[in-house]
Amino acid sequence: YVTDEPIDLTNCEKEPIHIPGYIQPHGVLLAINPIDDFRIAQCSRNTEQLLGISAESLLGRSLEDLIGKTQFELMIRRDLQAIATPDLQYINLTISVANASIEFIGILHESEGMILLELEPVSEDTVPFTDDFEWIQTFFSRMKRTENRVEASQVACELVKDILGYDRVMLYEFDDQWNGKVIAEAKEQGLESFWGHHYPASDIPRQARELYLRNWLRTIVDVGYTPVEIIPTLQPLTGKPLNLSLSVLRSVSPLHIEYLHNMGVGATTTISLIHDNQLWGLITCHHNSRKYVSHRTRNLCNFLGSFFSNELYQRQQLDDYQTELRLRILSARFTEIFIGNTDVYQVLEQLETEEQGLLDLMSATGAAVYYQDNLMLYGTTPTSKQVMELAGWLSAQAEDYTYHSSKLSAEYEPAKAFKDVASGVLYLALSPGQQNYVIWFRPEVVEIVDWAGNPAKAVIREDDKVRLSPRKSFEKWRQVVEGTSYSWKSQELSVLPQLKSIVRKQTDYQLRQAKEQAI
Ligand code: BLA
Repeated sequence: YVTDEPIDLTNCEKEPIHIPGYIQPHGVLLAINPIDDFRIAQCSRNTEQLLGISAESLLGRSLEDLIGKTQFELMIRRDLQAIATPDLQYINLTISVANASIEFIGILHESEGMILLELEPVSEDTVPFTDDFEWIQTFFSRMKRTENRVEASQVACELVKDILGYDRVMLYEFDDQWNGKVIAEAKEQGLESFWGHHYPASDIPRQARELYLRNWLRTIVDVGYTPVEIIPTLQPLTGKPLNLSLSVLRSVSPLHIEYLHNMGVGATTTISLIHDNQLWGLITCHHNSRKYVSHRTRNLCNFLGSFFSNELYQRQQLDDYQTELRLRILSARFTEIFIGNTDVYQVLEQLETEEQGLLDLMSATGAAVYYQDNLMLYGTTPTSKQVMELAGWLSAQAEDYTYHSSKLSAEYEPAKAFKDVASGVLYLALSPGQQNYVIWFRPEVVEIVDWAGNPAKAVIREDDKVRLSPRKSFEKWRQVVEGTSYSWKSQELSVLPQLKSIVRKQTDYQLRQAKEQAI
């Protein structure tokens, strides 16, 4: 990758992977112009090997010439009607090549006005057609019996491995920064495990993730392949390079090929896991040598992938719903203590008995409540003096009565002294002047992150030049993250508005008191 721009990992995002101008060599690509009598306007250079006609002599000929009148009419009638839909259509075609009849699978889609027909020679399928239904049945019934997300992910990897026969199948989940982690893995014995390994976001750059939202499954049949050029370079309708976003033969980024070489991988298939139009993970399959998977089997896995995406999404929804319900009940009880009692001592007494609920509400190990000149500490907290000083700082940081952090010592220097009990804080003012408040505390959780290789090693120096290249080593590289707590989840933060009704109540109370004093 050579560029004049300053080199850093954002350069990865600039490679236009949807218009590489090349395909992988295990099939042939034809770009057909529907408004020019279905003539072949562009094709890949390997037509001689697979169709027995040179690319130059194929260009300008009509598709009918190549596949014969009967198949052409069938295709026009049935498949071309449907190609406006996002699903790839396919058709079995017999083409006579050097006097022999060769069977192809033709995969069709529309690209910026052109019809792309990709032909792959039909090969012996490793999965017989009759087994498809059984696979689906097995998948559904095994999935139903799993207890949680992680178990379901494991079952998905095992089944995809059984169907496709790759050496290694992983479930790769993105975090909110697009770093990824292998959360389940099925592999051949003797291979080193990648389970639990973290990978930096730049391993799968933004434009690739965007593409994988549209195109749910892709295969690299042979990492050592020689790319085949598409000629001519520009498509006639747009005057631009042919857009291969949905092509099944698209040649992949040379940077990614280098990455796979460095990893020692010979072939891959990846299946997108999507919900709500968000890519949340990938099922990634590795094989140590070349591996072709037929279109039909790819379709089966594509279907299972989308089923699995939904299944996990629904499980997550159910878990979230139950957590939310629990939090609402707890926060209602806590609110009631302040709103239902005017007497300070009653409030303090009830807080004492509800101590566990107060901590559970925010999954905290400690809490401090300051109410009408009384400071109460529950569970494990910093000292009273430390809490009072911290509260002063927190009230200055607070916006709309609240503030939270899961790396307190990075933002508030004195917290270094008590980071073991309070690396996480959640502050809520209980009165408009912020003299009353509650602070929840979470302890430090030293996080050990196992990266596959040092993530900073992508920009390398070679012969005095700086070059961008995927990491050479994927050996475990251990990062220790200190001074952080588990982060405050959006569900926990979502009950804060409900708790803020205490502030309103306090405001009313103070106004009433002021009025009474005035009388
Ligand atoms: C693409 N990178 C990918 C893909 C994966 C990964 C799964 C999708 C393509 C495929 O199916 O193989 C990364 N593969 C992984 C990871 C695991 C795995 C994390 O198996 C973990 C187990 N990559 C880099 C750097 C750059 C880069 C530094 O490491 C850029 C400078 C680029 N990766 C890159 C690009 C693509 C890619 C451009 C898109 C390839 C394409 O579809 O053309």
